[in-house]
Amino acid sequence: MIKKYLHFIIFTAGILLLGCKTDKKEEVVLKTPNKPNIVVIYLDDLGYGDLSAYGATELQTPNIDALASGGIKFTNGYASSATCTPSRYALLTGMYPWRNKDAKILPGTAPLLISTTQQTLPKMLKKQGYQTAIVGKWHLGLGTGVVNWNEKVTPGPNEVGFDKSYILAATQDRVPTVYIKDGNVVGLDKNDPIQVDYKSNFEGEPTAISNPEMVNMKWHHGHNNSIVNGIPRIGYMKGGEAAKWIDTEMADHFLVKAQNYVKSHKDNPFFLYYAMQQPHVPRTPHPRFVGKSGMGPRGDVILEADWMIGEFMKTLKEEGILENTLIVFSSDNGPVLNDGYYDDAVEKNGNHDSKGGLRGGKYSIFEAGTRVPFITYWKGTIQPAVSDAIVCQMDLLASIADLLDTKDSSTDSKNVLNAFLGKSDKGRDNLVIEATGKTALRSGDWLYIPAYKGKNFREKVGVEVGNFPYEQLYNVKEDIGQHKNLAESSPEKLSEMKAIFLKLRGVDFTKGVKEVQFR
Ligand code: NG6
Ligand code: CA
Repeated sequence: MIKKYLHFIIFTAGILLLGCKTDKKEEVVLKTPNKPNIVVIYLDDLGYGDLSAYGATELQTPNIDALASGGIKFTNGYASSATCTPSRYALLTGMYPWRNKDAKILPGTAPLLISTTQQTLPKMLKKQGYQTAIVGKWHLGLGTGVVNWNEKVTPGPNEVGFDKSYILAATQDRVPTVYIKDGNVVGLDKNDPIQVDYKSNFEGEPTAISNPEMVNMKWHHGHNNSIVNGIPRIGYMKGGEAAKWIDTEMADHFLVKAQNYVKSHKDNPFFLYYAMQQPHVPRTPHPRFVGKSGMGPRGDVILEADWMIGEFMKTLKEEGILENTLIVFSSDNGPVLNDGYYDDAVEKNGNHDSKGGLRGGKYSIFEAGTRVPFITYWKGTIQPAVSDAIVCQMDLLASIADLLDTKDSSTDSKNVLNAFLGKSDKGRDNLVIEATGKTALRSGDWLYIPAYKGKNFREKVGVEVGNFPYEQLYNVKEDIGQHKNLAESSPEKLSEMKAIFLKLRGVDFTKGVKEVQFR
């Protein structure tokens, strides 16, 4: 709003100054909206309590903290989901992921989840004249079914709004373990073609089961298929030796790609989605970060990510575009310590609370699954503040559209631009959160979770996922840890929440639902 008036004021002042003798050229310049560069820095599995800016005492993240203290630090910022694929889907499409039945953790061979006709954040920005790029983790599927990794893999990010893409297809623990640039596997030797399968192994290829002696990071659950760089993965892969990434160099590799993109595209507005892989498993810090946190690889890769962000910020500054760049920092879902490898994350965690006082974690419908660090930073434009407004990553589409004076958004994305810019404390009234197929409602200070069948505590990952055979109602402002179930003692609030949930969800999930298979 203020932005719109600002343009009007500048325009009017311009006319007055020029004594109404403004020529056509100047008028065009004055009317053109100011288009800041937009950078979304997105971490993988970083929890609400994993940054010193969000209360962590056992590790220090000075570079991300600088964004938090120089921008808006949201205390009620959400990913749409407690796992990666659905959250990324919501971030890019502005749609609730539960509207798409396939929006669940995808294997590396899954087809593209976003329809090429669907609205996306980068598509909207392209229409506004932006250059668009993704560097980092994709995990939204590629191709239409059977992918030939030795030819151009399409459709993918380039077909849903990104001019440029430099990605890892799924997750760092899933094959194919190669970088893909604009649809082509980087460094592929045509004489050593890549084959990928998630059901059966290729004859004679070693796995963590057949050749445990080749493994240098032991698997705990899952992760016992093909071995790459001594790390057993999910899925089978054959060939592509020369193209395989080096895990310990991945963070530096993506940083350089992100920096180079900025340097070569700074003369016109750009959107960069910088999707970092930390602290998802396998946690493979570069040797210069090994042991730095004293908390094992999980802590080390958080410090590594923080350092990368510091370097990236330096680039924005050196290139003279820091004050013309809106940066959004967040994470795709909450934290997990043991996500399938023995990597000391549990043993060396000490007093660190990656959940920041919330309950649950990755995969959980309790708030630690979806409430994540969330920061907006725009030097010179955003005045530093802490905001309690409820905002979701899904809202970037409508909000950035408003910033650019367009309504080119999508149904579920809410315009909370004023909250993002720190001009208002008002965010969303409510938000449906999702975790492995289960949904719940955050509305005002309250969280409503329907009754769900299935086990609450998942031993292998050590996370409470939130399944109870009865309804749960928490006042998350007074009880951030979600321990006092007020469903029985606050019947009016309970019915109010159920009514909102039913309206938003469209289906009656309040009567107890069989849990979808845990992934
Ligand atoms: C799970 C994996 C987990 C992780 C997750 C995806 C097993 C047993 N667990 O299936 O390690 O890869 O998928 O994480 O295989 S996410 O952050 O990309 O959603
Ligand atoms: Ca994730």
